[in-house]
Amino acid sequence: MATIRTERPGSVGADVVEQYRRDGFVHIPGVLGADEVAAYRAAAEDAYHHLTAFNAEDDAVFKQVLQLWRADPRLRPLTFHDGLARIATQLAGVPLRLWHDQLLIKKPHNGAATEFHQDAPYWPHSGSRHQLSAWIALVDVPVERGCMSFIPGSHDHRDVRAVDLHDRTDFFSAAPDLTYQPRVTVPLRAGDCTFHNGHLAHTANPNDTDEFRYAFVTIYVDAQTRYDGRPHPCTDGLGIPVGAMLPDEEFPLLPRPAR
Ligand SMILES: O=C(O)CCC(=O)C(=O)O
Repeated sequence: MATIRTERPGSVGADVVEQYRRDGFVHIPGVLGADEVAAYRAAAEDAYHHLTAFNAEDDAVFKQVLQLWRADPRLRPLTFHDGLARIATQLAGVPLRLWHDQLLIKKPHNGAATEFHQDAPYWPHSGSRHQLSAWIALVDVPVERGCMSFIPGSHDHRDVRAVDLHDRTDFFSAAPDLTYQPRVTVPLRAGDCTFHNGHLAHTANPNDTDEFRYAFVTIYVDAQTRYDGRPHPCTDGLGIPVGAMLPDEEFPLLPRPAR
């Protein structure tokens, strides 16, 4: 797979957009500089110790902390990173808003992969023309530390159910025709990111190293996305009417308008 370099912060070439739309993912190296990586990693380490996980404490796969843009002023600028949001908009081809952000932290020797799944089936969205995630490495993430693998082109599968992330076989029971499709594994340096389509099949290896794996994920959705009424931790309790657009205060438009 070709390594993509950004032409300037917040912009990629037409070839990158074409690659993303064909494969459903793209690797963009060096979106964060060393100083930014160090600052965001330190904040992520604190979040690991001090913030409550959304998932169960004993979940071996990872610790998942949601909505850092609200919980941690040090991580908020990463969620709102202008260059990332502009690249995301170029890739998606439609105006975007934040769906949510998250830290996904795999402990050393966690012994558990994040099993194959697509993201979009978990989300209570209707009418969304595009959903995509920026998965940002805050440490070096070689294969052994839990980098991701993707099934290129699998984002054409739009009707696969939500699966059990702990079950190695569940996704392929739901989408058996993808079982023998080639997979592309993408190790990342700290400060690199991948963008992946919300319907792309992907997995992440277990962390077999002595270091934590810190990944920060910003998830963008079509700004015109409507709420379909299903439960989700990011919409529960907000009183959003079924069929209404996601409200700007809770799901800000990105990139942020210039002040
Ligand atoms: O980092 C992981 O373990 C999985 C990430 C993932 O599935 C995602 O960002 O959509």
